[in-house]
Amino acid sequence: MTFLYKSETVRGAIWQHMFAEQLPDLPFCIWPDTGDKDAVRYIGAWTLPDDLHQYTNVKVLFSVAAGVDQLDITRIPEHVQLVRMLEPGLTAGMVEYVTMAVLALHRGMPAYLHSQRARVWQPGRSRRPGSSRVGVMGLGVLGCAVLSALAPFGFPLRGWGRTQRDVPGVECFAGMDALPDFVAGCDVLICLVPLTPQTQGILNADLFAALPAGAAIINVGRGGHLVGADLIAALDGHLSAAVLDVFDAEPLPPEDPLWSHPRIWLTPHIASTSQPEGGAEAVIANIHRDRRGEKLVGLVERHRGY
Ligand code: NDP
Ligand code: OXD
Repeated sequence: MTFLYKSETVRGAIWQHMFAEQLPDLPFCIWPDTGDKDAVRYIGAWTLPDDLHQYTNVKVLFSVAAGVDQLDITRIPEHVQLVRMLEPGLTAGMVEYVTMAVLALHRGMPAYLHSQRARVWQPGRSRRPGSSRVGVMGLGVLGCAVLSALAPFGFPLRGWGRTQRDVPGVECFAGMDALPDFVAGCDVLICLVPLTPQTQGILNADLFAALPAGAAIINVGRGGHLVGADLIAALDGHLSAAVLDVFDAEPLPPEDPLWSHPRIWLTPHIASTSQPEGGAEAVIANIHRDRRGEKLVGLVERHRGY
């Protein structure tokens, strides 16, 4: 019985070391050195091996990421359990990034950066501290952590999910029908839903039209959420700025107009990632649960896609 790791190599070396210490009876292979494919019991991966069907004894597939859309669930046999990454360092990283982006948007930093490059001294309208209304799409692990980090700034907070949630200090909305009402009260809108058929292209012209004048968006979900051409049209209209971390094609092709739009700040999918040690701890703890016959933590519900 072996563990097959298929992702970034530096993290792989750390996982291998920790597995050797904490699960010495479980040989650890780093892809493409798969060893005997029939012996692979667990796979930890960002994307699936093309020949997944050849690993006939896989029981659990661990995503090295919080999101699982990049794994193409339709190719994973029904009997294989799919587990997403739940790791405190990943949550902390997302909280840092989104807090940074919300504060930057609240204080008008994209416009000041633009002015600096043009050597223009142009103080903008100053906003009352804590006055921007901030909304989070996705009231899951990351969305709720972000909301609680933003609360001390005094921003009026709202959140939107698939099912109705009760988050203290946050006005909560649920379901597609409530989406326009939810976004109508967001000066800063953060996308932190998983990418599923229901959320594909959700950041589109209709949603932008429902945002208040001067609103800004932060997309840290997945590139597939955003319709880029609609965003550019909205930024040339009533939206003020966008902070984008994720893109349909990654790396973002050099010719993509998102690169050069003066109201867009973009980063190369670095908002957050699981820390190597914390990620290994989470997977090792789940393997121990599996061996004890217990339910795994972070199981993906296939019918929901997350
Ligand atoms: P969770 O599964 O914990 O939470 C997902 C939330 O989204 C839930 O509140 C869920 O609703 C809601 N949701 C799902 N589908 C819909 C829908 N159709 N309509 C409305 N709400 C919906 O996920 P996480 O918080 O851990 O992660 C969210 C995403 O963040 C990941 O899937 C990934 O894409 C992205 N991510 C990006 C990173 C980056 O570096 N840019 C890093 C890490 C994650 P309900 O509460 O009703 O279930
Ligand atoms: C994740 C990511 O989903 O890295 O964890 O994007």
